[in-house]
Amino acid sequence: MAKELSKEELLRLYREMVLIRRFEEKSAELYAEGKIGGFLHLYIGEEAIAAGACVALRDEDHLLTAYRDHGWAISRGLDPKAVMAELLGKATGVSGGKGGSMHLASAERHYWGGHAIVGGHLPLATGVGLEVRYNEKKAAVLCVLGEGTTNIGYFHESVNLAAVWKLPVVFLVENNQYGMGTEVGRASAVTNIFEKGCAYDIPNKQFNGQDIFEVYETLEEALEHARENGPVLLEAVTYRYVGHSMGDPERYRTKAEIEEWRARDPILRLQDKMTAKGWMTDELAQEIAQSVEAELKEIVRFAEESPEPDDEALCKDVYVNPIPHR
Ligand SMILES: Cc1ncc(C[n+]2csc(CCOP(=O)(O)OP(=O)(O)O)c2C)c(N)n1
Repeated sequence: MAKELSKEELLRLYREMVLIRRFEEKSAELYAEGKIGGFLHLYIGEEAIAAGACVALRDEDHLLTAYRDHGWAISRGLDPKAVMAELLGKATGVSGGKGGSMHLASAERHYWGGHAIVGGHLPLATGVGLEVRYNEKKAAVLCVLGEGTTNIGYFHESVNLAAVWKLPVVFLVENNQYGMGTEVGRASAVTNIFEKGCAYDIPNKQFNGQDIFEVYETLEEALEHARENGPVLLEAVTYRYVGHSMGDPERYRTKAEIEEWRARDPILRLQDKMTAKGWMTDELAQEIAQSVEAELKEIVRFAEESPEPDDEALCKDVYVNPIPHR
């Protein structure tokens, strides 16, 4: 059963969502300045999903996602300074500066990435689920994917096998309405993505990804079901306010559509609900915003001042058990 989120917990979650948003906006600036290389996919508009789901995740649970992974890293408890350092390719980054934006990971926090190949992490999630079941552990695996990913083979293979073996995996689809520039209905025969769970006879549900309460409660129930009984397919209905990645000209949607979704903003929604309970005021929101700005300054300072990986790092972490040189 999902617990009632306390005032303190909600204030922490509100701040976390503001931090993720500002972190992403700052990353866009640093990208434009040429300080971040490669691709950069932002999570702006989707913050309630990572923040709410990670409250339901236990330390022993596992988390895998795709390339839109900064918010998930922060919510899973990775140090935002080390996340930013990774984006800048610095040695102090969570992956030693060798992974970059799409390859954030932490073995300690059971956060197994950050994956760039669409759907590539789904068989891995099923495999982690098999390890959990095989060794009779009590843990769940949360596998996060986009709605576009449900149209490819990896999705069907992974969900099918997880269902056959009753593996403890929650497949959480973040349906942000577009796969790059392709609107969901142009690529998927089934637009209520959660219904794809029927094909594998597993519990499935659609919910509002802009409402942190719904996210938390749905995930709490689904993760518990997975730990005990087997896989679940969830669909969080959400939206990304910015392009697929940096440099997306966004010709596939209108400004009016974006504004419509901005009116359902997950941070403002939580702020309104907390205000109604008497737990939030404009002054408090202002104070939180200022404290986030101060933290962000420190995050960027740390990342910018960190050293680049040295030459030796090139050969480190390539093999698990390196054969010594003769
Ligand atoms: C195997 C593979 N094919 C194509 C791409 C290019 N690509 C990157 S993201 C993306 C769209 C994925 O959309 P969705 O799963 O809905 O995730 P979202 O970006 O909306 O979070 C595509 C086609 C890729 N990275 N990997």
